[in-house]
Amino acid sequence: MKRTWWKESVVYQVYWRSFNDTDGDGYGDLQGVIDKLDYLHKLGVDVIWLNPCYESPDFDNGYDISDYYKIMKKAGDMETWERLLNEVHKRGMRLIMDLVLNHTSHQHPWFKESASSKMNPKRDYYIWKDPKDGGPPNNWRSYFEPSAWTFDETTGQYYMHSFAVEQPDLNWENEDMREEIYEMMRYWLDKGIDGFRLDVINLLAKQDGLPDAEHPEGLSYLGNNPGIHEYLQEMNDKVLRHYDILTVGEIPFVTPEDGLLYVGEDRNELHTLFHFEVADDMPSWDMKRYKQIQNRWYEGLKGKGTNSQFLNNHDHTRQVTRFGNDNEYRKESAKLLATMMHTLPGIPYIYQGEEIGMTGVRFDSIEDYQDIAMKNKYEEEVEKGRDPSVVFEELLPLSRDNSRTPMQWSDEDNAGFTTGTPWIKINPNYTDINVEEALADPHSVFYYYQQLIELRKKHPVMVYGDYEDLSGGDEHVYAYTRSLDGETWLVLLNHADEENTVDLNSITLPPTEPLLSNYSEADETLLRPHEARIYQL
Ligand code: ISL
Repeated sequence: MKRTWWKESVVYQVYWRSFNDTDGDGYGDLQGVIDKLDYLHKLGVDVIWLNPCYESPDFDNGYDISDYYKIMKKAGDMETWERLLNEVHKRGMRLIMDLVLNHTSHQHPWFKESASSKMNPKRDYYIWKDPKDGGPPNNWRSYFEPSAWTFDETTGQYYMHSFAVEQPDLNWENEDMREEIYEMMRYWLDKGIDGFRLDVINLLAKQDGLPDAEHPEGLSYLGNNPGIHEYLQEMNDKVLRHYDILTVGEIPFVTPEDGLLYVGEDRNELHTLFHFEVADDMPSWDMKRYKQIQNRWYEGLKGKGTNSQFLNNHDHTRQVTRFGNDNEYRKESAKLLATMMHTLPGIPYIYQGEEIGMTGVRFDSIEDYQDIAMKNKYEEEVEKGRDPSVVFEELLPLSRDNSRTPMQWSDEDNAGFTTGTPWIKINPNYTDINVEEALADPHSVFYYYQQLIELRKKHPVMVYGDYEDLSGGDEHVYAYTRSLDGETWLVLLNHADEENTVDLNSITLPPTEPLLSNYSEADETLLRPHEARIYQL
């Protein structure tokens, strides 16, 4: 496969509303991102993924866009956004924008027109259906609601929403709508951005005939339907291929074989993808399962397409809490997970705060949570008459707010995030876990990430090397090699609270010290709890 800048990049996700607040309104903002670019440059990241900052009524934290051409007031204004892009480029970094094309806000002018009358020229920009047997057109749930359909009294029809009522799905069968989307994408690309993260991009094509789902919990949320690849090849032909950019598709519910159809270098669709076999489908850490998933995806894409590696983001609990040990081995565990993300095949993504080992949070009351997904589910379950405290406990681990608490810059009030009242509570452990502390500690998680990123810049084997899993069956130890042009690296990871001997018989440890390890001395015979080592063989 050809070598490209985006394959060699490390991406840092900025969830701006929780990153850095400079106007005291309790929300982070774009000026706040500008003020921290030197910090990101020091870390060594190449690309910044900015979560949606377009005009939005903010029911789903910006994933309900009401004007693709304006910046949300909470975030700032277009002048500030332009300065952000310029400052990112001045530091040799790149900026990709998060773009939501499956749905808009119900306050988007297109939807207001579409909903106004069956005869409106924009009626068909959205998915409207007559009632069936006096109710919704089918039995689909949406991701955030009991039904994927909402009845509109004005025109006597239902409209479809894969997510919240406030997020009507666009009708990608409508060519005029597609052309307006492509024009908008060119607008942002012509401003000089370096690509897009495309939200639930595999949902654009809906199942033919919108049939009932086999089981009552059937999700509208089923992607990879006929037509999706035609849309993406048209988008690529009319927009994407004309720019030197990175496009990463968020593609839930996809197998490696289907994933390749989106990112195969001969497919002319997208460059890479986030699949969710781990994030959505592996509730707790299972090293054997994780290795199977990694091995399958490596075999599925090898030589033809590029994977992306992540273990957390704004939708999923922080990795050191969910998959590591955020207590007695927090730093070792954070560094082990980072080693895995940065040495497995694929582009590594760092979710803000991960680089200082920030942990998930557990608030005491539903009132402390803002996530529409969690609040809707809580209301739905309590309305069934279930005990609210039981429902709350059930939903806690799933709340997306667990990873959305503000960035912890220092041990000052509000972790140095805001001088106002933060939009969501700050993790109380900010007094111990914060950037200031990390920069002052030469052995911090931050400097370990910095070393991993430096290694990537110096050693193409991390990016382009063949991968072989040497520890298949072991339930705690993950050992694999990366090889390129005669250079071979060995990565050893003990993902357990106990010491483990890796089956070193099949692996000859080199006499040299590891290139990088999260323990100071390498023991010849065993791996300490959450120990990670990278050897150059
Ligand atoms: O939240 C999830 C499961 O815990 C994810 O599967 C998520 O709902 C799904 O991947 C879609 O996420 C994207 O689209 C949503 C938005 O709420 C998420 O923040 C965004 O990442 C609707 O736009």
